[in-house]
Amino acid sequence: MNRTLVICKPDAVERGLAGVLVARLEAKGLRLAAAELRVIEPDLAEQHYAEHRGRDYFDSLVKFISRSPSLVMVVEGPEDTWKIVRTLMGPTNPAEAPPGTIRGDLATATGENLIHGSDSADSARREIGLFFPHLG
Ligand code: 3AN
Repeated sequence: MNRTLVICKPDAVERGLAGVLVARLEAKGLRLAAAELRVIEPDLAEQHYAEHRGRDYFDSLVKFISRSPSLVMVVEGPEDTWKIVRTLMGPTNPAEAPPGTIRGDLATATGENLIHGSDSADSARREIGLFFPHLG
């Protein structure tokens, strides 16, 4: 089994869309291996988004992701599950995300784009270790 980290971000939980997002992943054929509703504290958010440090949106990104609970999940499926999740998510900017993708159907703003999915096998390993150390 191949695993990746998925986060239904605060905007998804606030809008009552966490179940919709999980349903889309499950309908595709992926399964939950772990899930936790939790506030991602700023320290952890900064580690998670370390590669964005220095960007002009970094502070607002950390503030956004820690403002209310997220549904943090480990999702499993076949080889390159991270890639399957990324395809379902659609591009970072919802304005460029095609209909049928999560961001294309349900979001309008890059700063509040509902869902995070690891962007490579290495990122998946790193991020699962960060949020679910016992699974890392
Ligand atoms: P993705 O979430 O599609 O993997 P990344 O990893 O490039 O996108 O960016 C991580 C997060 O940083 C995005 N989900 C978004 O919330 C935020 N972000 C990325 N680029 C921008 C930007 N140009 N303006 C505002 N926020 C951004």
